[in-house]
Amino acid sequence: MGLKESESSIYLYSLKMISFLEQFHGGFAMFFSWEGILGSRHLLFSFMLYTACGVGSGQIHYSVPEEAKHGTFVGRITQDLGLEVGDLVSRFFRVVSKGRKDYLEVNLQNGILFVNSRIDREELCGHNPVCSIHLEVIVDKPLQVFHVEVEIKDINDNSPVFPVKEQKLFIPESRLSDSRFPLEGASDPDIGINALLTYSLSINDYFILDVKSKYDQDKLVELVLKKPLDREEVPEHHLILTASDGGKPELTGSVQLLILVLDVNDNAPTFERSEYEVKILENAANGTLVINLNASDADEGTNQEILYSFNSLTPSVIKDRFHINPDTGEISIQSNLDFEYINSYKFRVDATDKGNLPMVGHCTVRVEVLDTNDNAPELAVTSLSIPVREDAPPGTVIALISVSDRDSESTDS
Ligand SMILES: [Ca+2]
Ligand SMILES: [Ca+2]
Ligand SMILES: [Ca+2]
Ligand SMILES: [Ca+2]
Repeated sequence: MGLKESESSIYLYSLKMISFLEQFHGGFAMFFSWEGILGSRHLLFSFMLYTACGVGSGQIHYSVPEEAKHGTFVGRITQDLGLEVGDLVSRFFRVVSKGRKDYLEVNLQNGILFVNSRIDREELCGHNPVCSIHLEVIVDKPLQVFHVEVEIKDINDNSPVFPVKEQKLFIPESRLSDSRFPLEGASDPDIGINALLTYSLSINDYFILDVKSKYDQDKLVELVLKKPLDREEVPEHHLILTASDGGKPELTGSVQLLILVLDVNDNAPTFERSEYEVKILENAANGTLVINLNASDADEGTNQEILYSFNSLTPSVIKDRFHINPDTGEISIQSNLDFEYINSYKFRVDATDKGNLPMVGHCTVRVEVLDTNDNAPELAVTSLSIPVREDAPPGTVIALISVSDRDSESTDS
């Protein structure tokens, strides 16, 4: 500090006394207790200084934005303190600040306080709404101490940040309109309006946002369902949630919202047609395929898997004659058909899905049994004139229908 030893001890002593007096807001009660330690001349001198300093302290207040460039003007500190620029060096003008000392500095040539190094308000004060650097300005001859406060003003140098890049939501398609789904909000390290967030949602048909203030800057952000979901129509929704701060210009941050619509068993299996007609020869062998039914279900997973069965009201005479494969929907002959006994069958087939609450679709199958004549093979040529289903098993239907037509006019031949 360049002080002589005697000056240094006075200074130190004075500082001690100042802080002491600041604690007790008095002085005379203490006066005599110090007398024995140091000379009364020093004591009196220091006490007067305290009075002088007391008047000046806390009077100077400056402000400067954070992140200001090196050399940015903060204040005419010497002028404002009533000091002469020319005396600064001779009076050992110095500035003391708590913690890091090099944020601000005084140019001794012109007495101006300027920004010396980068000041990041967020680093210095976090979310504290008030951020200042306290300086103690000290001069000697006579010793004076001044308190200077430099307020560091926030600038909007931080965008709102979401904790994750993508938020995934699983929503069953059965959820009702006005159902709510909480979202993770964003945070902004700035303060005040520079951290005051508003939210918006990308344009879509199903969801809107509802934002409530929990506390000042902490907001409860919720998705609200406005239109019932349908997994079969739109299984996934891709939305973007954007947070904007109140700075000028505003800064924004965003997060992807992936909404996966969970299936609910809300579709029954359906057959392509409500009624199927099949013609089959009475002598068709056991196991011969009568028809392969095929139903479909718009849901997914087990809600889509189908079991085929005869309707519960189906009479046993039909169940005896035909077999239905529950997994494939294939109906085949399982005991001999007898044209003379029954020449047509009609039954209902159910397709039931494996949902928790199963849904059922139906169709009706008509089977016409065709007569055969094994004794008149020579008449097979007439088969060409008979209409034949294009999906009838190759060979069998054509040849035998022609015969049966002939034979039904002369049964028991
Ligand atoms: Ca901000
Ligand atoms: Ca800031
Ligand atoms: Ca289903
Ligand atoms: Ca469904």
